[in-house]
Amino acid sequence: MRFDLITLFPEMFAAVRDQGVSGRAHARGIWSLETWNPRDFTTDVHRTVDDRPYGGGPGMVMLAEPLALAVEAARAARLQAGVDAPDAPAPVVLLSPAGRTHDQARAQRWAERTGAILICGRYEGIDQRFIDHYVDEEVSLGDFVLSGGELGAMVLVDSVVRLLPGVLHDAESAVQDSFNPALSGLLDSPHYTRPEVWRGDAVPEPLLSGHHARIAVWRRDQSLSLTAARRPDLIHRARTAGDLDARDERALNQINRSTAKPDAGQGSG
Ligand code: 9D3
Repeated sequence: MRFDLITLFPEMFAAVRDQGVSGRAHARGIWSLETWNPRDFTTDVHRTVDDRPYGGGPGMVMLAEPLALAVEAARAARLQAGVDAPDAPAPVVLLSPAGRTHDQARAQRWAERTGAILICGRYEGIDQRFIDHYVDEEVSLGDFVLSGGELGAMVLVDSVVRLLPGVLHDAESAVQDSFNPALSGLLDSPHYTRPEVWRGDAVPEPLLSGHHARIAVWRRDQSLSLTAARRPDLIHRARTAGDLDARDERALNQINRSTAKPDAGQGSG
């Protein structure tokens, strides 16, 4: 898998390329990352990459031409490297608050492809004609404002690369295993390590019991109650996907009874 990043700040990508799980996988050749700076595709003495918006308004707009030349260079290099079949070029994806929000299901689909050319915007925006001519898809990270597309692109790349075969250790992979009863799209249960008592707080007793079945039930119940409290939407999704069994439903009923507020309906008083 290969990602080609069109960016005015190529140095930022050292974070995902060289550090942690994604950095280790990059060093092992499982994926690669190339950067293309639109400034290197300018022809004027000032190496101009932006200009004032037609119609007025605040901020600057990225010029279409340096972006277009950078995309063409990335496409040619990918073809030259044999990453994509000539009849199946990589998609050109713009990181943008106007895109569809990235999530785990989308990361899994990306992990089955050969990568992408990712466009990172800066300033107030990008000339729409570049987007119309080159961009296949826009991807957002969520409803908050970033200063540019680079951090979004790194989040996307990290979320995809960690799903590639051989990237995670066995121990890391276990938590991704769809057969692992501790997950099914729910929030994870709390984790504890030594010491057994820290500043007067003990580790929950079931985790010290050595009874694997009891530990699994405790973790599942913690997972269900945390998810019910913080992300009830994920309970609904797991139920719809058929990932909650009869014992889970009994545990959820128990959780609901112990956390339910008195109802505000027509009471006697
Ligand atoms: C605050 C400026 N906005 C107009 C009032 C427009 C705007 C321009 C450029 C907003 C954000 C950006 C830069 N953001 C991204 O490039 C970006 C992003 C984001 O801001 N939020 C969530 N996901 C993403 S992906 C790329």
